[in-house]
Amino acid sequence: MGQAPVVYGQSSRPPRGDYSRAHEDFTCAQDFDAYTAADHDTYHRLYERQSALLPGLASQAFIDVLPKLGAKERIPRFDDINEQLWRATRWQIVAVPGLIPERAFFSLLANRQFPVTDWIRKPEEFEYIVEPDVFHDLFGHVPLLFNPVIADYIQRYGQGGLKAEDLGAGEMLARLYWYTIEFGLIREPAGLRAYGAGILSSSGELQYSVQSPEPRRLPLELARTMRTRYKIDTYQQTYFVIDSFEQLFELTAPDFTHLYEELRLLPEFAADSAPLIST
Ligand code: HBI
Ligand code: FE
Repeated sequence: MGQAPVVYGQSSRPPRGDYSRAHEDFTCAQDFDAYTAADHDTYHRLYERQSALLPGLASQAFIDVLPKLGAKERIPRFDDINEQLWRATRWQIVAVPGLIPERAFFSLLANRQFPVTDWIRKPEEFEYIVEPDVFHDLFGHVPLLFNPVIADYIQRYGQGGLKAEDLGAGEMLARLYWYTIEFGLIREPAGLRAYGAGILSSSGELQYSVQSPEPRRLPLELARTMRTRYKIDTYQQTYFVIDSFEQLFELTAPDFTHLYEELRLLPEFAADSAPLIST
């Protein structure tokens, strides 16, 4: 039973992954033998370059758990990572051929299974790729699954996503994911740091998000964050800042049904809109 490919946004190219090998739930086996020497070399070079950029810019909590990925000279076997991950936070990473439909994505997260695309970008795409590949997912997302608070937040996000889909509020919840797990900033004792996977796996956006005077940096606040649109193919124009991972977890404790009802009556914010002047 194969699956139809999944494409997001105005992607002009067909999706990269081979969805015919995906099961009902869109997971597949990591096709480890398909990796070429060039693939392993691309992963190694991306890992070396990105890990050298982390000090002073990436969350210390991320830097502390990054070594849990194991191998850096080649693409790791997901089974090897899972042995440690299961022991640490009862999460498992599962291979997928690429982006998967929202409901399938939320269901996996709700079951503490994180979908990891198993192909890697071509050498000529070293600088940038729109679709998440194995480097974005492994280097960007997997280390913080070893952090108990983030691990619980992402499961709760998945549970909330299934409810949001039923309430037609998927886009509002997707923004929360985008501005935290993908592009979130955190205030640590040593200063402002990045914890979002989209930033941590990007050579250019890591410094930009933490140090550039250009983007807006607002405190994470559900009513604002869930109404702020985002762009998928440029650096973010707005980042949302938290003071602790616990804050994320507590934020998503209540049921969002009434919040969605209120917010859908209010105007949205453009990705680069100014903060409201507090009256
Ligand atoms: N699929 N494999 C994969 N990885 C993602 O991060 C992902 C996805 N599908 C949908 C999605 N993210 C976002 O739209 C979520 O906000 C739902
Ligand atoms: Fe991602």
